[in-house]
Amino acid sequence: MSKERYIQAKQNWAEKQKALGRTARIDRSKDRLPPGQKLTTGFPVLDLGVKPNIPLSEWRLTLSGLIEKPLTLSWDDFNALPQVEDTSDFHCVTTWSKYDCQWKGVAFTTLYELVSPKADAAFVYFTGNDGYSTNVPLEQCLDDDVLIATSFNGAPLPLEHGGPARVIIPKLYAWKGSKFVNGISFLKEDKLGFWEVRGYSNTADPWTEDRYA
Ligand SMILES: Nc1nc2c(c(=O)[nH]1)N[C@H]1C(S)=C(S)[C@@H](COP(=O)(O)O)O[C@H]1N2
Ligand SMILES: [Mo]
Repeated sequence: MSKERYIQAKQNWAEKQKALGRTARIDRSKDRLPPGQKLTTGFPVLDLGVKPNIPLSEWRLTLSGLIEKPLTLSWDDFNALPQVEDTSDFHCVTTWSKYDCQWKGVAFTTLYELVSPKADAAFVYFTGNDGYSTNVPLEQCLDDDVLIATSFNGAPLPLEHGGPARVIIPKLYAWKGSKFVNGISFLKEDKLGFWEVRGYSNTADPWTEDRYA
């Protein structure tokens, strides 16, 4: 993970914020539906049959692995961090897509700054309170639209959609974003998550229909 890549990500963020309300919306509307996807106006729920209802007083997010400052955040700690909003499209590998999801929460880059990953950290392994896990290259987590969302369309994120907090990585199929997130671990080697060990693609790019490995 190079310093340059991190700085570039922050710069992209600034440029995107500047462009919001000007051209960003229009740019995104071109060729918006990835191949093989159907647009839905509802919001289907996909989970492992478990919706872990953790009281906010007991909620924790633990950041661990190859970082200078290992950290466990309480709900209050987490919500005291700078908040960002981002509107993005959501693509599920089971072929539905949902446009214009309004997420609000903490940017991944904010957590990155807080824990100072070591130079050899190259992969991120996310876990959820339902026993879920998924893995993403660190570099892809630094894009300006990656966040840990606690709000959806102006209201607290409902439990069925991963509340109180879930990971959103719009450019990948949605299984790469853990609902009910409780752990973020920084690793040197890649480690496959729940669906990745069960035949789903490790790279999960909706634009190339990169669904199954
Ligand atoms: N913790 C957890 N995160 C998860 C899942 C899950 O079962 N558990 N399912 C994934 C899949 S396959 C998709 S498509 C999205 C679904 O999010 P939704 O239920 O809000 O539509 O969450 C992803 N994150
Ligand atoms: Mo999915």
